[in-house]
Amino acid sequence: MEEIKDKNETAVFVAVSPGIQSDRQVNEYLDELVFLATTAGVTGEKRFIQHLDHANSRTFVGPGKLEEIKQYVQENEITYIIFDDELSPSQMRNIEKEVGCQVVDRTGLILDIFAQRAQTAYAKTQVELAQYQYLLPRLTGMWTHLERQRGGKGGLNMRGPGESQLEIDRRIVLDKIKKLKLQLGKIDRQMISQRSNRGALKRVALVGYTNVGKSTLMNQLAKSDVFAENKLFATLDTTVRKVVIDNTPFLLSDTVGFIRKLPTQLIESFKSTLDEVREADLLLHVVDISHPGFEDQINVVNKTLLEIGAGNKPCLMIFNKIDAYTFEEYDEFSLEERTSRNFTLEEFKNSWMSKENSPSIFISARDRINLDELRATLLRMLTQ
Ligand SMILES: Nc1nc2c(ncn2[C@@H]2O[C@H](COP(=O)(O)OP(=O)(O)OP(=O)(O)O)[C@@H](O)[C@H]2O)c(=O)[nH]1
Ligand SMILES: [Mg+2]
Repeated sequence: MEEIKDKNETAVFVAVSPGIQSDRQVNEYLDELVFLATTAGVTGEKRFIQHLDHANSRTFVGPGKLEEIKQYVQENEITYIIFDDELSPSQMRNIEKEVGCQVVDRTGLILDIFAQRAQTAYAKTQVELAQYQYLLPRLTGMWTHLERQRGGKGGLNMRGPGESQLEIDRRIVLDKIKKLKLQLGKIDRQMISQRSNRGALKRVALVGYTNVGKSTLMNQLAKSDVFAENKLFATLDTTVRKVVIDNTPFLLSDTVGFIRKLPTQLIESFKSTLDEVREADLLLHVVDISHPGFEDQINVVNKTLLEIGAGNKPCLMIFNKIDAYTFEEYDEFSLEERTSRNFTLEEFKNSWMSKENSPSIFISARDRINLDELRATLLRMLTQ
């Protein structure tokens, strides 16, 4: 399937933001979108934000904003317009027609990254399934796109793909989806039987937003060598390792990270990768406390856990990257309310521990700060 490959491709980023959202918030979301694009190999900084309570049903942004985008895109020879939401197939078509530039939505971008990063046959099959499911309702638009490239009406070329071709294509895609599902079903059964052979060891799963340091922590605890890097979705498969703390063995798993607006197609097809989470006795929810949006990220992870049926498990909150934590000194004369951004790490610890009943711990996986305390807490939770 087509991927965003060329490293010199450029993009602009577009978000529609409801009135209640602060500019800071929208920009944080767009920072993430830019990071996603960078991970996919596309560069660009220019952002367009429109404050609307509801996206325009035809072109997502209003006509004036679209004109502004069009001008910029043409003047700067931009390759992609990337939207921070999933667009409907018709919105995508309309925008492409009016701006004459490739349109990518958040879902398409995340799928592209997953496709580029999938290593094992299992991950590849899962991503392919999600991609075809995303493609199916968009087939019509793709043909319109091709027809336009062939140079408009008339001529031999033009007869090209009409509705009948579309029908054939739909059937091919449906057929592909069916085959991929069968293939996945087979692998799933193998994995279930593998898991049942593991014996009665307690199972602990690392979960969290993408890029928070799950794999780094896994490597520290299990002395393993799981791929970790500063990109989104470095991990797409589940790795399981046996870890022993003070003669107590247990299984520790590291898996794909979550993200805001994770495409439903992906949650669907990664169901069994997430089995390890669903069947765990204890979750280690890793948080990147150095990220300005970490509280938002905690909520996204909790919501996703609920969605996959792992919402009610015992959970240890692990606040990672304390080495990189910064806070904003609160200005007493400021009109803004004091928020957790203005907390020192100590204040944050105290407020978190007093307001939540789930146990928490503050560490740096990279610099190995507090890992002994983490091991002791883990052991306590496993044996109680
Ligand atoms: N400063 C700092 N950086 C860290 C720490 N732990 C991990 N990192 C960095 O954060 C980045 C992401 O780490 P990973 O371990 O790949 O994160 P992950 O949660 O497994 O990410 P995905 O697999 O992409 O979901 C890497 O560049 C790590 O070096 C830490 O304690 N402090
Ligand atoms: Mg990882």
